[in-house]
Amino acid sequence: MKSFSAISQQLRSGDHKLLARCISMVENESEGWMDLLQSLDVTPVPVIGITGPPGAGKSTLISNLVQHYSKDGKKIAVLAVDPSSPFHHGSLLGDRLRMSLHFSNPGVYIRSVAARGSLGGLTDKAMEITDVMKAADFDLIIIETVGIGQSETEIASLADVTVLVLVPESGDEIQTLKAGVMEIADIYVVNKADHEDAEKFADSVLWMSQMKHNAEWTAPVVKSIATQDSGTKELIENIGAFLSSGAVNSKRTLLFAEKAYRLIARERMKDINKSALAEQLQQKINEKGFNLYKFVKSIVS
Ligand SMILES: Nc1nc2c(ncn2[C@@H]2O[C@H](COP(=O)(O)OP(=O)(O)OP(=O)(O)O)[C@@H](O)[C@H]2O)c(=O)[nH]1
Ligand SMILES: [Mg+2]
Repeated sequence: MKSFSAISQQLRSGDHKLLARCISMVENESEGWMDLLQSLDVTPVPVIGITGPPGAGKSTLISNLVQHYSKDGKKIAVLAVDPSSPFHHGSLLGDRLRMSLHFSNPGVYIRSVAARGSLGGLTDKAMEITDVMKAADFDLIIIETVGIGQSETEIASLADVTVLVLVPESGDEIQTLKAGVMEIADIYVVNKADHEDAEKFADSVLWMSQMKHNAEWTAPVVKSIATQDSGTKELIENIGAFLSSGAVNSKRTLLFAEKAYRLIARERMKDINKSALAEQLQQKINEKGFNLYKFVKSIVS
């Protein structure tokens, strides 16, 4: 590869082949990937996280967003994060997204990343790939991830604005949704509003949102029928309103702190190896007076 400053310049000028290579380098942790990350000229491109249960209509909604934003001349990168398919390398989700977009707009770049090892690893990868995208020439980045549990929604919460897509079939009891999933939403979308229970469901989401409002922002509820491109404009207005509100600044600082915390934890843990620990412990655990807390103290100090 060329010098890092040449790479930065070329990324910024919109070389998407180079972008793909840089993302692969980070994804595979190929030699020099950390140097690459450290040399990136990362700009504050707004990141929109779209999450929600499987089949809620996230990709259809993203396809609508992309069409609308492209019409405004915006260049968009979409990252599909698939926590469920360790064997498909995210191709399924990415391909489906590509199909739903069914056009080859040069201003749209789609990439996927899938679970390989631990979920923590996937969150880190999503964060790093997003940062590579931020060093390119995009005006907006959209991350799609299936929100099926707390750890997966961690990925969506890496975004400046998080949109939680729900469907009336999620059951009219919102309580059934994991509390952690509801917490991260800055905007709720009740999609499949063509469903008969949509109105009632949207009312209960709104009621719940108002219960947990803070001084800076109360998450609005947008009804949409993604297959008919209905509700997209309202969603875009709300995304814009959040991104220009005071709430986003406090969130951004917290986001950076969260990211820094993850990286520090990774750096501190890098010499800790579970099998080496097991080996060391094997002898010690049968010794009289063995104490795990003392053992850990001797390792970390
Ligand atoms: N009736 C109705 N169907 C919809 C609507 N939005 C999406 N769908 C359909 O719901 C199905 C799932 O849509 P996707 O956009 O793939 O949903 P997703 O949330 O991206 O799904 P995963 O990525 O698999 O979690 C598709 O068959 C869509 O055509 C809607 O507003 N109304
Ligand atoms: Mg999808």
